[in-house]
Amino acid sequence: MAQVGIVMGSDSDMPIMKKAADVLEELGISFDMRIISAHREPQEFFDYANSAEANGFKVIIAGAGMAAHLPGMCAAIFPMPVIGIPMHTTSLGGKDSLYSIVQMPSGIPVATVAINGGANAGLLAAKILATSDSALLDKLKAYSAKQKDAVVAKDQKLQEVGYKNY
Ligand code: RP5
Repeated sequence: MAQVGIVMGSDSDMPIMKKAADVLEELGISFDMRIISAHREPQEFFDYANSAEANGFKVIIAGAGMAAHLPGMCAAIFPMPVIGIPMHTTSLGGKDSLYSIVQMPSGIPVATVAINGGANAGLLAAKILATSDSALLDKLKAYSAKQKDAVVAKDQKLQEVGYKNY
C-alpha cells in the first residue's frame, strides 16, 4: 500500500508534482500518483477521496491551479494531513491558486506550500511520516546535512576565487 497519495488536477501540473514524487522516491517513501479533476470529473474525485484512507494513505499531496479546489476538497473528506501545492498560472501568476488553497475555512486545514513548491510538499509529507518512523527521520537528517554541505562548499569556493570569478 502507498503511504502518500499524490493527486493533481491536470497533466499540465506534472512538472511541479514530479518534484514532490522525486523527493519521496529519494527517501524511499511509497506513493500513488493520479490525475483527477475535482471540477471536470467530480464523481471520480469523490471516489478517490472517499477511498484514500482505506487505500492506506497517511498524507495526500494535492496540486492544482487557478480556482484550485482539489486540495481543499481532499481535506474536507480525507481525515489525515493534506498538503496543497498552488500552481503558477499565466493569468494571475499563481495568486489565484495560492489564495484558493490557503484560505481554508476554520476546521478544514490544508498545509499550503509556496507557489510551485513541489519539492517542499514532498519533504513536508516525509516529515509528517517521520514523526512515527525513526529510520525515515535519520534519512531526513542526512538530507538536511547534505544541503548544508552544499552551501558550505559554495561559500568556500567564493572565498577562494572571489566574487568576480565565481
Ligand atoms: C486546474 O486547472 C489544474 O490543476 C491546472 O493547474 C489548471 C489548468 O488545467 P488544464 O487546462 O491545463 O488542464 O484544474
